Amino acid sequence: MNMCLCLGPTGSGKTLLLKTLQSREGVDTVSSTVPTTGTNLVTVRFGNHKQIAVREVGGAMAPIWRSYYSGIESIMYVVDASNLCQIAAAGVLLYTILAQPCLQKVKVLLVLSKMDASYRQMRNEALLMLQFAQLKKEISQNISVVEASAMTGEGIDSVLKWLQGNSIASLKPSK
Ligand SMILES: Nc1nc2c(ncn2[C@@H]2O[C@H](COP(=O)(O)OP(=O)(O)OP(=O)(O)O)[C@@H](O)[C@H]2O)c(=O)[nH]1
Ligand SMILES: [Mg+2]
Repeated sequence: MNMCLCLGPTGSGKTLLLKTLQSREGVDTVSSTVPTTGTNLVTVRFGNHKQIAVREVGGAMAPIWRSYYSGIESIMYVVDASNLCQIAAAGVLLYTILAQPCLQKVKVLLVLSKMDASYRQMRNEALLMLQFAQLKKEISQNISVVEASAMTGEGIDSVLKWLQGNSIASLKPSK
């Protein structure tokens, strides 16, 4: 089975996003999640009997994320777009991941999460603070961006589409 790795700073919304991907409706977004200590493996099933395993490694585990890189085909990197303080650091972390020699062939999805909680115009600030334009130039991987919310369901279809291997229209950061 294909394996996707889900990484990102602690509290960025990985666990709730995976829950939403796993069961598209009926996700309990009221009771809160707890920080993932260790990893959290979910299987996302598609209508056509295809499935993909997605492994979240908690943000608290960032120092040892690299021990999960082998055999990975894609990486979903979740950044909380409503938390501008965390974003710059998240960008540096992403850069470190994508510079790994063993990850040069992976497909990457940058998920700007909690889009319900942030102001619309924060998307550009988020990409700016991530130094996204620069990052895109320097990495060899194919990177797509999606704005998502586990609360409203925004962007969930795009993430599923990406997981199934279909390309999604990548958003261009505006000046
Ligand atoms: N408003 C809003 N809150 C969200 C969303 N996704 C997650 N949250 C909240 O953000 C907090 C952290 O979410 P988690 O999914 O546990 O974050 P995580 O990335 O798994 O964190 P670690 O496991 O510590 O790495 C929780 O209180 C969630 O309810 C979202 O789309 N919108
Ligand atoms: Mg988690």
